[in-house]
Amino acid sequence: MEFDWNGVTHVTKVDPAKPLPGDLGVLAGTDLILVGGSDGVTSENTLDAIGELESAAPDVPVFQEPYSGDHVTRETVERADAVAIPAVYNGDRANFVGKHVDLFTEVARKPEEVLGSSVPFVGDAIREQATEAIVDLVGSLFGEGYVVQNPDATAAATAGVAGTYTPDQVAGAALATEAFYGFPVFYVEYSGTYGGTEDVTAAARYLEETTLLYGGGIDGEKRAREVLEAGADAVVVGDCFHDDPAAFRATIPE
Ligand code: 1GP
Repeated sequence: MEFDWNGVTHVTKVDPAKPLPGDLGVLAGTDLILVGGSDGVTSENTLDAIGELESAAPDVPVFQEPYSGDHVTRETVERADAVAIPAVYNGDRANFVGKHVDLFTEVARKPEEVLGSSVPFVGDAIREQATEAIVDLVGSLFGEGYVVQNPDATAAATAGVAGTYTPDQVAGAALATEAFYGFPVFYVEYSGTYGGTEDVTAAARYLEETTLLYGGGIDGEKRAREVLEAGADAVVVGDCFHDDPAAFRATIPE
């Protein structure tokens, strides 16, 4: 997946299961939009949200961030600029390996959906064409190394999080992301609550190539600045985009 993360300091997380704010002009200045939630997400509401966001903010890249392979269809992959798939270190096995292999298995066994259902699957040339088309299609999918640090968040239940990580473990997960798994993003997720800067500081120490995202409880300029100064490359802002447009505006760095 080719995307230039340099200069991305503010990310808006849009939950497609929630109503969008009336004035999408508030998005001016955000660098990237992630469309994803932890409950009630479907491929249909994802496509609806992508459509509205693209019209309102045509210059801002829009990524899909699914928590289940059911949300990912050929259409969502084609409409979104990329698909960011969380790999939750402190989740259950399904959320680090299982869902990912299931998704790619589903894609791999449906070449007719990639080339069109009328294509007769006979002969090596057609098979090769199908394989290339599939490799092309999945080229916009990438993994996000993810830690869910608010045990009460819906995201924690959805990802099978049994316990949160200590700052030392967060640092370890960050180092593994950078040096071993090679995901382009490491995401410290406190969804719904502010986690402070300790985890960000711990993770930032080991990340050079990897983009460090922090999300959770960013509700204005002060917390956004704190987290960025602690070493996050970007803040992710979710709830207050939906609930408080004025506060949301203040989270976007000047
Ligand atoms: C949620 O990290 C994001 O996935 C943002 O969190 O909703 O608390 O802003 P908030």
